[in-house]
Amino acid sequence: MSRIRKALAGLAVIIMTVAGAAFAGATPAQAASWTDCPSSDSNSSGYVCLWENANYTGGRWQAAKLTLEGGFSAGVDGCYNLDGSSYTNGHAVRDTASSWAIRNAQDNYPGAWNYKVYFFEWVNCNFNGNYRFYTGNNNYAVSDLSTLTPNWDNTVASILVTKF
Ligand SMILES: [Ca+2]
Repeated sequence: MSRIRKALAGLAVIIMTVAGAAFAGATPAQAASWTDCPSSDSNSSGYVCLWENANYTGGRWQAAKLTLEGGFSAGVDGCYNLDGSSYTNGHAVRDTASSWAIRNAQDNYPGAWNYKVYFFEWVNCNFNGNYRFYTGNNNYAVSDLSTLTPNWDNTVASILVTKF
């Protein structure tokens, strides 16, 4: 991350901490879960989801793996830049995600086991920055991206979905 981005990330943590303290006594009507990311319809490829806050809270962004795989951004097949993407609450997705999930496909979905999902620190699916990937037709979920090494909180800028 650039120095400015690091500074902004630190500020976001402080703001979230204050907000968390203010609402610590509130009880959510329904506990948030990674399973809020949609499971597949019949013959669906499964989904990739990002949440604005840790523990699958705040706004959610979601896209089918098939849709992402068919995308084309920055000259890269299957690359999806998060510039201009919004969560369900309208907030910007780029550099703000604090939890993520990948939902598996239906057993009968062709090629489901061959999916590879990459998350990138930089836009344009640029492998020169940090990236992290998940392979195969499984469920993956991280409730707090700050627990990863390196810290992935408020970092995801692009996503690449390929088959191998
Ligand atoms: Ca966040």
